[in-house]
Amino acid sequence: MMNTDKSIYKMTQTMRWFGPKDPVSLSDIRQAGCSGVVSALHHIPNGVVWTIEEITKHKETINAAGLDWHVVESVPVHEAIKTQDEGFEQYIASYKLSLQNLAACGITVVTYNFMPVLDWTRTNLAFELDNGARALKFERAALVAFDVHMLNRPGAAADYTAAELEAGKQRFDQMTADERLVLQRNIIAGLPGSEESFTLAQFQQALDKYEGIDEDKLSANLIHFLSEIVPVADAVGIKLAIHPDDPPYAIFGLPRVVSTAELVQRLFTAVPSLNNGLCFCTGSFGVRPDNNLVEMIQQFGDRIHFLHLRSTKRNADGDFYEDNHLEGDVDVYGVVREILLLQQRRGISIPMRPDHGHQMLDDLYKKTNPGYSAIGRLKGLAELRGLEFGIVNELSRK
Ligand code: DNO
Repeated sequence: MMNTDKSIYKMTQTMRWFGPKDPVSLSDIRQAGCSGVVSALHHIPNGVVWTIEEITKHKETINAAGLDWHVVESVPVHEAIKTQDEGFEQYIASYKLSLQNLAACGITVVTYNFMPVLDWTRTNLAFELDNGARALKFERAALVAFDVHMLNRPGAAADYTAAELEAGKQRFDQMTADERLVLQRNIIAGLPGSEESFTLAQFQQALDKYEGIDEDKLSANLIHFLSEIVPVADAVGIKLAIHPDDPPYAIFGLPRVVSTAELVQRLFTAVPSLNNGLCFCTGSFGVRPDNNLVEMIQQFGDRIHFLHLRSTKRNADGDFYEDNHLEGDVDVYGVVREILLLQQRRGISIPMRPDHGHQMLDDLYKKTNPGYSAIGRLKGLAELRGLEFGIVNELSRK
C-alpha cells in the first residue's frame, strides 16, 4: 500500500549545482526528481561580500528552471579568519554582510567549513571499481608519497609511522612522472567547490601560516568566528551548517576541529544558539569507525540543518573509497530512519542531497566535475529515495 499520510515529513531532495558553467544543467536536476538545488556564487572571490544583486541574479536563474534555492553551499571562510591573520576582522564583517544579504533573498541555510588550507581531499579521482564505474578514493600511501617525497614538507616524516613511510616511499617509486603530476593535481589543484588552488610552493606557504596553530588554537579561532556570526544569523533567521572535515583527521600537519562528536560538541557548548548547526555529512564523519552516526544524529538532532548522504568503504591502511550510496561502512538505513524520526519530532523536512556519485555509463565519456556527475548522483538519489519511501511507509503504519 502506498504511503498517503501527508503528515509524515520527508527529506527535501536537492542536488548541488555549480552555476551556469556546471555540465549538469538545472533541467537535469529537475528531471532527477529534485525540488531545489544547493548552490553558491562561485565567481565571487573568497572574502568579497555577496551583494543582493548577485544573489538575486543567481536565484532568478534557478527559479526560472522551476527549482528552489534555500541552501547555500558554501560561503567560504577566508584563511585569515582561520589563522586570525592581519585583516581578519574585516573578513568577518564581510561574512556578516553576506549572511544578511542572503537572508534578504530568502536563503535559510548557509553551509561552510573550517578546514585549514584544503577543503575536501582525495588522492584518486578515477578509482576503477569492479563493475567499470569510477569512484573517488583517498589512499594513505599516496598522501605520504606526496607529502614526504614531492612537497618535501619540513617535519613531515614525524607525522607518519615507519610502516606508512615505507609504503609511501614504495608508492612514490612506482609512480611515473605523469602519475605524480596527476596526484599533485588531485590533492592541491582544488576539487569541485573548494575555492583554492595551489602550486607546490604556494601550498607550502599556505601551510606555513599555520605555524603555532594547534587544535586548541584553531578551535578557539572558530569559536571566535561563531561568536561573531551566530548573533547575525539569529537576527536575520539563517541556520548555519558547518561541514565536517573530510577526511576527519589532521593532514599535512594541519589541525582539524570538526571531525568527531566531541569536537563538534565543543562548538555548540561555546555558542549555544540552535542556528549554530551542522551539515551532517555521513561520508565525512563515516570514515572514522569511532563516529557512531546514529548516536550523533540523536545528540545533535536539533542542530542538523542540512544532510549530505553517502557512504565510504575503508581498509586497515587508512584508505577509503566512495561506495554505492546504500553500501560501505555507513549504516545508511539506520541514518535515514533516525533522520525521519528526527523530522517527525521537529515537524520539519530537512534538505538533503545525495553526496557525490560514481562516474558511470555515458558520464565516463564526458567532462564531469569529480564526484558531481549526473548519472551517479541520480542513482544515489533514487536509492535513497526508495529507502526513505520504505521507512516512511513503515512509520506511517505504526
Ligand atoms: C565536497 C563538499 C565540500 C563542502 C564544503 C562545505 O564534496 O561536501 O566541499 O561543500 O566543505 O563548505
